[in-house]
Amino acid sequence: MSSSSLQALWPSVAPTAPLVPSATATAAPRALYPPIEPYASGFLEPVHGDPAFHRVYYEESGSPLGAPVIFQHGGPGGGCSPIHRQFFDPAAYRIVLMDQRGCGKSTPFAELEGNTTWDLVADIERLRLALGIESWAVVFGGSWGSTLALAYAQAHASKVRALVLRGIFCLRKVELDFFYEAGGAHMLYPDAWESFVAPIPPEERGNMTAAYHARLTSADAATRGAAAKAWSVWEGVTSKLHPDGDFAAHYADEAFALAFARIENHYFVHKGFFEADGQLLLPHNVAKIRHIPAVIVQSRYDVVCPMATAWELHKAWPEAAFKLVPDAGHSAFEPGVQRELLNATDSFRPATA
Ligand code: STX
Repeated sequence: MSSSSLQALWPSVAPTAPLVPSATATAAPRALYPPIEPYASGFLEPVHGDPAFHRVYYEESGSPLGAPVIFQHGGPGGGCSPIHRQFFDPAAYRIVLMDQRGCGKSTPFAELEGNTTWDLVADIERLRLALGIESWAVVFGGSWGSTLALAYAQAHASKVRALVLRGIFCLRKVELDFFYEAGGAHMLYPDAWESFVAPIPPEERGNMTAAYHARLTSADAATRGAAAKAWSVWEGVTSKLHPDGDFAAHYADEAFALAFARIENHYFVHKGFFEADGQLLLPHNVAKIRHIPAVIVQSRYDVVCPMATAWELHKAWPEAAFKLVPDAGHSAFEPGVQRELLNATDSFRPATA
């Protein structure tokens, strides 16, 4: 069925909202850029007075004289991987990856004290200044990375020349309830949900985030570890439209799971450290960034960060290109999503000789 005949059946979404805004289901997939190694790396040293003594790892790859792009990973607590460099043309971009507080190569590992959204926003600014970068050519973030990119851009709009945002997440109660409480995702993945609730006794399942918080911050390392694995695997097995064992296995890795689960849960217990639910979507906050060229990439079948949030952002920010991928889930590495992300970063790259 063509999209115009679908439109006839579904007039409520026409004409401003075609059901399939881009013909992505039939477009060819795109390979990532080739693997590359960093040409520099280092740590942001602790801020004066930080009792937790956070050191934030960063690395640079691509072209030292290229357009500076900063990649923000998901979670929070997910950390960067070498493959994340491959979303950017290394001939055009100076590619900056940063492990947010407490994860990846940043230390202390899985530390929650002094670990808030606004600490991370401040870290991005410190990193920009440390690297002598006047403004970022692109701020790129998926999932929680989109949350942080939006928070950073709304706080420091003059330092952001373009945004690429994927799998939009604004940490609203409705989003957290959908995925981490029995609010929707459990209906799609009842099998995986059984494993997610297994560490929590039935009488505590009415507030899974609180119940997990107690275990993830337990004094007993085995309790922390078991809870971390169950929390993390729930997100791993629901992240792709087509099951991918190797991808999901990463989430079961003990060290990865501990930082990912503890930090995510800490941010969710604290409602993302926002003053208001849905703060990033409020018209007066979106207004701070509406002049910035942007691409929003969202999958129809994203269960972790369902499309409703991207749709809200699209309506509040009609100037941003909205690329709906009709045949993918949450991951950045599903064919349609990967292609749209590469097309987006290419669209913002400077010409190279
Ligand atoms: N959490 C979703 C998120 O940001 C709300 C996320 N899920 N998996 C990841 O991030 C990694 C790919 C970074 C592990």
